[in-house]
Parts: sequence; structure tokens; C-alpha cells
Amino acid sequence: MKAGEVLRRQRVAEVYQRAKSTMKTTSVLVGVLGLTFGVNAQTVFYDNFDSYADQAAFNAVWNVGVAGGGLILSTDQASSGSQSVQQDLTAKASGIDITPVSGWDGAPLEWSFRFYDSTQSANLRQFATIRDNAPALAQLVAIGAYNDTTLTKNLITSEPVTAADLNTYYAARVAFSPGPNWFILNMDGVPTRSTGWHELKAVFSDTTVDFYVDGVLGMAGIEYAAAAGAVTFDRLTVGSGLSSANGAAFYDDVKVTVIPEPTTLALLGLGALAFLGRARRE
Ligand SMILES: [Ca+2]
Ligand SMILES: [Ca+2]
Repeated sequence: MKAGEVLRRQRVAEVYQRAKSTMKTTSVLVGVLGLTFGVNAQTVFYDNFDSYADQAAFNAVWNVGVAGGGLILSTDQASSGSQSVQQDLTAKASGIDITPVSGWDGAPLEWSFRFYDSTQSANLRQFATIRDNAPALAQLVAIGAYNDTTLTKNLITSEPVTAADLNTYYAARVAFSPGPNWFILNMDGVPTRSTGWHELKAVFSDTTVDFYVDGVLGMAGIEYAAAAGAVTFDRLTVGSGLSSANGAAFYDDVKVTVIPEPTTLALLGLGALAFLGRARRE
């Protein structure tokens, strides 16, 4: 179980105990627990690329920030259904504007996608991004495979990053201040690169972002915003827009969700209980 999940469950247990000691009605407790356990992530955006009848249909939807004609709708690989999108060896990218959304401590913003890594024997330039693009590009966060060995952002060891490191670990970028630009996702226990599908994910709180590879923390607590709500993400892109002469990649299941934390939900639940209690007395 992930540390965050353990913490979450502990909080749920605490809230339950608090509610149990103060509330008398069983049905009310059920209501609190329903709120705590039953309310799931709010999906802001999801695309599995399975609904597009053809390339033109995909191009019509992912039609902003397009480079090199956009990604290729493909049935060669798929994490879900039968289709994904591919960036081949040439510079390609496809973007879509989404409902502007921010990450908060009480309701973290999760952005994830499935990434098909084709080779680790040579460096790739294959990644996806989430951007605060409007009214002007103010933040750009990327995750994927990168080949810039001039990046000196091994945030754990402070040692220079080598080509071998970049073949071993996925990389991420927080491009604008207060971010550190590119760095590698090499915390202990993080899955290393391998051929096949991987889930790459960023979880944004008020001012920091955590990165996950296949659900395992790859780098934690990277600053991305000067203050809570300062960054509002409004655009997603798949494909690096850079040539990737050493390997192609596929992208699938691009998702943006807001995850209300149990404490937030429990507070909402307790608020509702207080209201109910008052209503009953009156
Ligand atoms: Ca799919
Ligand atoms: Ca914005």
C-alpha cells in the first residue's frame, strides 16, 4: 500500500472515531462513511483514443499545439481498447485545451497517461505535457523519456545525469520558476524503464507536485507554483514535438482528475451532520 493511501486510511479511521464519539445516529454515521469512501475522483478530462473513427477525427479534436502534423492514430499498440496515438521518430505533438483547473492540498490534481516505451538502448525524446498556457504560457510540466544529458538535476544524489541514467529512469520537467526544469525520477523503489506500457503521473498540491511511475513515487515535493492557485492548467499535449530518432512511443488513457481528500470530505460530512442535527432539533 502506498504511504499516501496508508495516511488516507488513517485519517478516515480518525474521522470515523471522532464521528462515532459525537454522533448518536447510526444512519448519520453511514452517511459520513458514505461521503468518506463513496465520493471518487472528479474527472476533468479523459481520452482513451478509442472513439476516433479515423485520423481526421482525432486531428479535429486534438487540434492545438500541433507539431509535425500531430500524432498518428494507431492500432499497433493500445493500453485500453484497440487504439492509442503514436509519435514516431519525427517531431510530432498534438494538444487539446481543457477546462482550467488547479491543484490544492485539500483536493490534489492528478494528471496521468499511459506511455508505451519502445526501447531503452538509446535515448528517446518522447513525453507528454500539461500546461498553464493561457493567457500566456506560465507553467509546463512534462513526463516521459528524455535524452538531454546536460540536465544536472539528479535531485537526490546531486550527481551529474548520464545517458545511462536516462535509459534507466523516466524523466520529468517543471519548466518555469519555481521548478528545476528537467530531472530524473529515481527515488528508491521506482520502476525503471522497460519496453511496454507504463503509467506516468503527476499529482499537484498547492505549490508542489509529486511524480509517479506505475503508481510508485519517483520524485516528491517539487515546487511548481509560487502560491496556491497561481497555476491554472488548461492544455494537454501528447508527443514531445521534438525528433526522437532512436525510438517511437505510444500514448493512451490521458486523464486529469481532482481527488478530494478524505479529510475534506469528512469535514463536508460533519458539516452536513451539524446541519441535520440542527434541523432535527428545530
Ligand atoms: Ca486506447
Ligand atoms: Ca491558465
